[in-house]
Amino acid sequence: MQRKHLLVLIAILLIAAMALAACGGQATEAPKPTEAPPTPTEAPKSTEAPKPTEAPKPTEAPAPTEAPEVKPAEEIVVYNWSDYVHPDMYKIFTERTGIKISEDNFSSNEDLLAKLQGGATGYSVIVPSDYTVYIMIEEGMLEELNHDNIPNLKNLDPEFTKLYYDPGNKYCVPYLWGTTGLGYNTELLENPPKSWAGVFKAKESDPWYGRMTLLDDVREVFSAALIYLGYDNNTKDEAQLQEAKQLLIDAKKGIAGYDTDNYEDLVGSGENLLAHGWNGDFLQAADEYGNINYYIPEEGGTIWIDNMCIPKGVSPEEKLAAEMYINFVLDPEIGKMLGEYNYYATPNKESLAIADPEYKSNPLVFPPPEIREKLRFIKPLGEFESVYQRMWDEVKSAQ
Ligand code: N2P
Repeated sequence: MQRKHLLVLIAILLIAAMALAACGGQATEAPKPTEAPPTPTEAPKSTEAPKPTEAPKPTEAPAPTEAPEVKPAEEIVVYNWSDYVHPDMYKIFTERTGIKISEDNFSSNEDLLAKLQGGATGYSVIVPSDYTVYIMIEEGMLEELNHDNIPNLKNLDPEFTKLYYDPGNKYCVPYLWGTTGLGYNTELLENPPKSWAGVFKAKESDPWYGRMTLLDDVREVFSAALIYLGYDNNTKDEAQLQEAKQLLIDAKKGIAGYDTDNYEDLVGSGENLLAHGWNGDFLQAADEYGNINYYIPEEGGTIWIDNMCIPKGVSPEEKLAAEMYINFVLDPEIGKMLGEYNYYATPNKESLAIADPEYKSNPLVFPPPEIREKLRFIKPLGEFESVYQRMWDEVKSAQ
């Protein structure tokens, strides 16, 4: 009997020991490197060689040896800012490629973004600014460019190939860059305000009181107000933003309205004397009206780079035609024509090399260092963007 009990006990002990070894062993085992969750930096990059499992298996049906060649679309639409091309550009593109081209306009980056997020289609090329490119890439809204179809990329000034929002021009190609400041009617206004105070704290006795406009653009208007107040124009400090909002609300009585599309004409015609706006728009209008000048107020202004990008979801045919258009804009002659006509700065070093000296030396197009250091980029703010939007709505609806 005792011997039987002993045997049973030994058997139980053995089983228990085995079970323990099994559990304990697993728990203390170090995770194999392949089991570790990938850290963001380890995520495979699209430029990496495809994984072996992605390689076509020998049992798969053979790919057609002659893949049907993609032909460019017959017609494309560019979704652009207004007054932002040379009047002959589209005609020349069609003559060279046979591709018809038309244009639709938006008035702000936020409009462009909302329109595309709302599902708008039919656009083959869009022209967002720097911070909006960043948002669109993050949200997967852009097609990757096939650089083989854009050989003129080599003409870009190297400075424009390593931008924070799209290093290596994977998604977009810089179109033009410029600044935001004040323009005024030189016949009707001899002494425009040097400071943004003239805009935000205008007195009834100021000749421009009630005869000036601000851009209809949330980030531009808040940038001007924040720069005037001495704050970062990309601040996430709600108290500073509140202060800027109140300043903008109080300034409303002195402004005729918010306008992004006609402000320069209203200054040229004399209806308004002063306007917040973009350098090239004022300088183009100066050619037309002969009575407009532009400057950056003493506290500073903004600087931006606009870009040609292809929205996600276009057909392969449209994408090819869009890439052909982007390549066309990067042609040295076309870039020269474009920049010189509309007084924005070209990012194309070959265009610049052949540009008129008058254009290259225009300090209102290419700001000198002492102005350049007062210019600030608008930056993407992630979730915080909605706080600006809310405050902007409050400014717009305030009586
Ligand atoms: C041209 C508009 C300039 C674009 N009319 C501002 N990013």
